[in-house]
Amino acid sequence: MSESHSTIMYQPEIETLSRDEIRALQLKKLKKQVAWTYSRVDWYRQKMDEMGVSPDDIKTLEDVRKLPFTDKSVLRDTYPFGLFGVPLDEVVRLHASSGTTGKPIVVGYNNHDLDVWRDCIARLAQMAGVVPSDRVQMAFGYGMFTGGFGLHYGCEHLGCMVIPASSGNTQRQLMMINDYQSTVLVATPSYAMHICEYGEKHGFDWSKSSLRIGLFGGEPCPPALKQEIESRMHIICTDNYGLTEVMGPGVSGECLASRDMQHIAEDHFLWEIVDPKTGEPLPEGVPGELVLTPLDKQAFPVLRYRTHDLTMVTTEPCECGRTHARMKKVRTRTDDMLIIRGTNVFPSQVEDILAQIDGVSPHYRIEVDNETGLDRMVIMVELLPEAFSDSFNEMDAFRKKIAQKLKQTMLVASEVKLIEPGGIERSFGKTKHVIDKRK
Ligand code: DLL
Repeated sequence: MSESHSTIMYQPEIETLSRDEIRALQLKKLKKQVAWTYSRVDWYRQKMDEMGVSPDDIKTLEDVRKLPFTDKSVLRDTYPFGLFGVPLDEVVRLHASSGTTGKPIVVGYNNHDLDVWRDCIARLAQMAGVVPSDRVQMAFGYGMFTGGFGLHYGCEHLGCMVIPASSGNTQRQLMMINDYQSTVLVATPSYAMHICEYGEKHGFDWSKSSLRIGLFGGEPCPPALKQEIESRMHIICTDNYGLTEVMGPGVSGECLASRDMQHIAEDHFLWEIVDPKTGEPLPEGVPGELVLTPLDKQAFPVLRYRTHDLTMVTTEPCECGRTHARMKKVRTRTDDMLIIRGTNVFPSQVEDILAQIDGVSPHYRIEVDNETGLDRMVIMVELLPEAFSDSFNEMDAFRKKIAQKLKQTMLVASEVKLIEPGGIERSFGKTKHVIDKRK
């Protein structure tokens, strides 16, 4: 294990199990979890009966494939408590995720679930180098979003001083960092970037600040954005993944050895990668859709949840010494592909192309409409101050250059609008990069 990558492990006895031990533990838990779910949740019992599969059919980990998938639509159809696996009297917390249409999806936790959740968070915090003496400023929103309370209780459990700032009021965030000498900032990467820029604009010297670590998550964190925050705020940042339906944050976390991958908490989650179109399993190392089965959930025990997140997973050893499989960071979802005049466009492609152009900031927005009958894609690109000029000719030439680069890769023309530094609205939580106004 390399010195610089070794952080204290929160549960070394679990985080360094051999691959065989992990599989054995997962199988034991999977059998129990399927029996629990079958006996307590009508929807799963009916579905499994229809498919002719019973909990006794789970004899190997691969037998998970005999079970039904769960999609967001099932959660909507059973709204609000139809998939709960314990009497509501036993539920001690609700969270929800809003989504884009209709009712939110609601999930519940009993005390057992909250204990598991706290451990998963404490683990990812220690992976990033957080220790009990740290002061953790929570700039995730509190409320139905799992980010705020999830990270709060996990870091508190580790013994940190947790400062529940919540998101927004950026001036006050700076005051808190300064006065309380916060050492860890928890935020979405886009809000962290905003805090960074706001501080710079108001004379905050990040090189002298007490902050040393950023714990990010909740949205994709492109490598260029992470590097920018790390160098401008003088901190080390890790990007952590999760989703409400299976728990919230804590599903996987970045260690300091493999910076574009995240260790999945495999003692609590069984992962599969499937072909997003057919649902057929794909071999290790091949990119596809992540499907998760929580192995320790009592109040909300979903089976084979289709995350719609695209990634690949490897069980190759990691330099940090942890043996849990690693997933590549999620940049794209199966449902965020835009079809523009018949051509597939992923927002992450736009992001990657813009990141390679000098003078362009990490802030952009894609607007799509079809008011004229044809799809029109407008890409708003915010410039860095040094690239901004009063000369119309210079700006127009730069705009054309960006449009050409985008077209070369995406194979579809877009209109580029250059925006002055600071001109694209900043988010306190997850940033919405795409506005699709098509009817
Ligand atoms: O965002 C849970 C979370 C909160 C994770 C805070 C980490 C930190 P939801 O609101 O249900 O839950 O959104 C889940 O957000 O399916 C991904 O598409 C995306 N997502 C979450 N974390 C990451 C990440 C929380 N680190 C959905 N990288 C997921 C990329 C992420 N995408």
